[in-house]
Amino acid sequence: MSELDRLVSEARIAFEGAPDSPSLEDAKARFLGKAGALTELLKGLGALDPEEKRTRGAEINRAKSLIEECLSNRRDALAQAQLNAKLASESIDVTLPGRSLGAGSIHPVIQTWRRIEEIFSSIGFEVADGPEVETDWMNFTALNNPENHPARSMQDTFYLEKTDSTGLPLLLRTHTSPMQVRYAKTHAPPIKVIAPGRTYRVDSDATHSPMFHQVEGLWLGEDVSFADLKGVYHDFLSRFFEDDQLDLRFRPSFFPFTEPSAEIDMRFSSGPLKGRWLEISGAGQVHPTVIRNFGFDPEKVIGFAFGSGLERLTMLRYGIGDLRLFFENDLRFLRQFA
Ligand code: 2U9
Repeated sequence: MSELDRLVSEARIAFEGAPDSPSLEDAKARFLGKAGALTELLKGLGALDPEEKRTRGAEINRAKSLIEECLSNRRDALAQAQLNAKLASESIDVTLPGRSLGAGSIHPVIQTWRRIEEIFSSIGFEVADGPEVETDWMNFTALNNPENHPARSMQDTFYLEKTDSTGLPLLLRTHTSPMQVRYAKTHAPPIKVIAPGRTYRVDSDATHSPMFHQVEGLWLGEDVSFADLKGVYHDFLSRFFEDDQLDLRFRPSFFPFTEPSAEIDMRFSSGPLKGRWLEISGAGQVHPTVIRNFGFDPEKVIGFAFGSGLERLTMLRYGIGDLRLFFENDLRFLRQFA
């Protein structure tokens, strides 16, 4: 074996024995580096005559190419091995089930909303839906609350810059009554409808929020009386609170849209609130002016209306002390109603 063949063979053995890149680069330096074996041989060419130089030079270059090829093969093999090890350590099982987002749950106020819809639907009430941005007429005037009437100040709201066809600014509805006005103007009596939804007022403390939810109800017909209101409301509250022994009382009150008007109080027959009178709703016989605004004759069409806050009903049902909990979106609170 020639000296050059031995050198190539030594280099191949050294490269293949290098366990990693740094030792491979060390081995490379021994053969191809500035003071490496091959470089030393090339330096010796200068002493040869031209013919010998050409022959010897070609032999040395061939050996150099072979050594470089061995080096390149080993570099590729080490890189591949490194990649394989990395892939093995980072392997993912694509057959594993994905991470789920969690099912979420219905907000307690919306649970109350749905529960009320179920109870009233079961006794023949329709459910009305309508816009949250309203005209002055729908929200106030149609409900016997004329412009500049002092009763309007109890329901201050948010006004839009945009105006309606009469030039009055549009507003965020302060109650869901306008939905019932819209319903009554497009349906003939008997009318039995509830209107649950979001409402707005300029109010903010532990028991008031600028946005809150209401349910209102309206039953109009030939002879729908205050006695019917008492029956319907007792049935509704006993089913809502699951207490068929609860007591109701009606205290005289004032609303522009009902006459006579009443505040409804209730008293649980058991549980932590047992025996305490709690204000729960307002109600009354619909005012003749309101009936006229629907296009009906108040001598022929009468009936009752009521209104209640969904947050208040939810707080009493679950014993929640602060209204703001409903709007903070704290999962520790919301999970209790999942
Ligand atoms: C029409 C005519 C009359 C709805 C009524 C109340 C009394 C009432 C409050 C309860 C708590 C609002 O959320 S709250 O602050 N509501 O006291 N609401 S009578 O009367 C109507 C509704 C529609 C056409």
